[in-house]
Amino acid sequence: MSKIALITGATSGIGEACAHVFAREGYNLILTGRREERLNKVAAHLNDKYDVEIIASVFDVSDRQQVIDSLEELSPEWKKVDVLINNAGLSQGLDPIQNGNIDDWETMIDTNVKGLLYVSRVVSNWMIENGKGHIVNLGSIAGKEVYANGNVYCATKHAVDALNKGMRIDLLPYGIKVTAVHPGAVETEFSEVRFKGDKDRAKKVYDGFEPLVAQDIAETIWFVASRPAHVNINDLVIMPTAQATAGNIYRK
Ligand code: NDP
Ligand code: 8X3
Repeated sequence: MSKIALITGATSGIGEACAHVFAREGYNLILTGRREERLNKVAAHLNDKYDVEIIASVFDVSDRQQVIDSLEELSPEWKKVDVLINNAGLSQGLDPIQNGNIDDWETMIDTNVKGLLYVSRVVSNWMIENGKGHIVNLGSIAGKEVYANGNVYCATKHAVDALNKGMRIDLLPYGIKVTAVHPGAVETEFSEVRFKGDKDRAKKVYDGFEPLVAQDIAETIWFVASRPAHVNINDLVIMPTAQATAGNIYRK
C-alpha cells in the first residue's frame, strides 16, 4: 500500500491544499473536517485527478468521543498513518481581553489545543505500533508572538508550540518525527471565520500587500515531510515577504 497522510481540516485553506499536494505525491489520504459536503467534494475531485485512495471522515476535532470513534473505526491498514497534519484550527473574534467573548475563547481552546491533542493521542499510538511516523503541527506566527487583541488565539498557538516540543521529546524513542510549521498571514477562510462571516472586514486584512496562499504552506509541509529519514525539521516560520512580524506588515 502507498504511504498514508491524515489531514485534519481538509475542507478548505491549508488543509485542502495539503490534500492536493500529498495526493499529487501519491499518498493515500484520510481527510477530515466537519462540513461533509465540502469534504466529499474535495475527496471526489482528488479521486478523479490522482490514482490514490481517499477516506473522508466527518468529525469535530473538539469532540473527544467523535475523534476516538471516527479514527478507531478505520481498518488496520488505514491506521498505518505515515504523516499526520494537525491542521484543523480557527480564530474567533479579535477583541481586548476585557471584552472577549467567552464562547469564542472556549471554541479556540477546544479546537486548536484540545482537538489537536485528541487526534494526536490516537494517531501517535498507531505510529508507535508502526515503528515510524511524522506529525506536522500547524502553529502560527501567533504562537511565537502576541499581538493586540490576539490574546486567546495567540495563547492557543503558543500551546501548540509547546506541545510540538513536548511531543518531539516524548516520541523520540520511537523514531517519530515532530515538526511545527508557523505561517504568517495566509489568505484563506481564516479571517472570514475570525470575523464571523464579515467578508469586507476579512478582505481588509490582506489589503495592500501580497499574503501567502494555502499552496505556499502545503508545498512547505511537503518539503518538511519529504526529507530523508534521518532529517527532521523541528520548527519552521514562514511569512509573506511583506510581513516582518505579526504586527508589522508593509502595505502599499
Ligand atoms: P480555514 O478556515 O480555511 O480552514 C480551517 C480548517 O479547519 C477547515 O477545514 C475547517 O473545517 C477545520 N476546522 C475548524 N474547526 C474544526 C473543528 N472543530 N473540527 C474539525 N475541523 C475543524 O483556515 P486555514 O486553512 O488558514 O487554517 C488552517 C490552520 O492554519 C489553522 O490551524 C490556523 O490556525 C493555521 N494558521 C492559519 C494562518 C492564516 O493566516 N490563514 C496563519 C497561521 C496559522 P470545517 O469547518 O469543515 O470543520
Ligand atoms: C494566523 C495568523 O497573524 O492572524 O495564525 O494570527 S495571525
